[in-house]
Amino acid sequence: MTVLTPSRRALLAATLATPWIANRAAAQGITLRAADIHPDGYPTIEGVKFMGKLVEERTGGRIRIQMFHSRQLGEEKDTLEQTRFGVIDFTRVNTAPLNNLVPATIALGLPFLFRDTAHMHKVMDGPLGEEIGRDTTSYGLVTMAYYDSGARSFYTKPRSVQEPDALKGLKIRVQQSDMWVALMRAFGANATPLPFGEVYSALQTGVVDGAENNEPTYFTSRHFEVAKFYTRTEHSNSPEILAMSKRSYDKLAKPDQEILRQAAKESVPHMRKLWTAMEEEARAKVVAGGAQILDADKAAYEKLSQPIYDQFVKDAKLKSLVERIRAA
Ligand code: BDP
Repeated sequence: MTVLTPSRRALLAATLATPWIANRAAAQGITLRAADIHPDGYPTIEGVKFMGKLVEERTGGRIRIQMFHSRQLGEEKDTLEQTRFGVIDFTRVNTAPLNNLVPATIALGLPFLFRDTAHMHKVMDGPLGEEIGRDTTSYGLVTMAYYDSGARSFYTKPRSVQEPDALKGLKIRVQQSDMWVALMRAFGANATPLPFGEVYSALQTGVVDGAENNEPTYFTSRHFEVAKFYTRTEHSNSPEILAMSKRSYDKLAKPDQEILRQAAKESVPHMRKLWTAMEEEARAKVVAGGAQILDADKAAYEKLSQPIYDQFVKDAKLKSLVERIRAA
């Protein structure tokens, strides 16, 4: 696992910035840089690589996408900032780190809002997905695609959490979003917002007692080695966003923008296929590695989540969005 210190990160960002400008000036070819925190082979990474292959083919090699996986360019908060300012061209992030920036994205992580994956796909592939995507542009980000992220569930070290009572008092790592912090409190846990790369050691040293994520991430992050109870609360289906820097996007000619958009769109079914396979593989591997996968009293968790709607779905815009997602 590559761990970048803040100074190494800054150095890397600085060295990347120079050839990036030079590349464009040379006009013989453009290399667009994409960031992801996941390791090589993870479905989001493979989705972007697939998109890159299509772009390269369709531009006769003029435009390429170079993937920096495994947090090489930093945690999601850093790569989001770098993307907004055009230092890097793409970042694939969960909706959570966007919550405090783009309010519409809050809707996508709300507890028990999506009934299942089919419902989530219907929303993200339709006009609601487009509407939320349009909102990111005022923050310097062009939403290129939504990728799957399965359902998030708790994994804990001291005990399983089938009933919310068992979660009481446990320190649970969450993504850095006010909504997520509040949700943990509503469930009775103590929320500890941490960047993803710090979670393994936080679990190991007892800084936190657990975290929550989908099965593929639980597996590839090796968190299953240090928190052995995976309880399927499936409390959120917040999808992933592939965001492009608006600055980088605006520098491209219209036909090239179109090629990128089309390739991003075509990468979605590819990603989804890999995702389904990965979910199965992850389940088998974590169990083989000594973890337990348990069912939860989902209704009991759902009951506790109403205060989140009262607190975060207040303005008319979000209210209408949530209603339309429910009705979809
Ligand atoms: C994973 C998402 C990733 C998040 C991570 C997290 O794919 O974007 O950074 O969860 O919990 O499922 O931080």
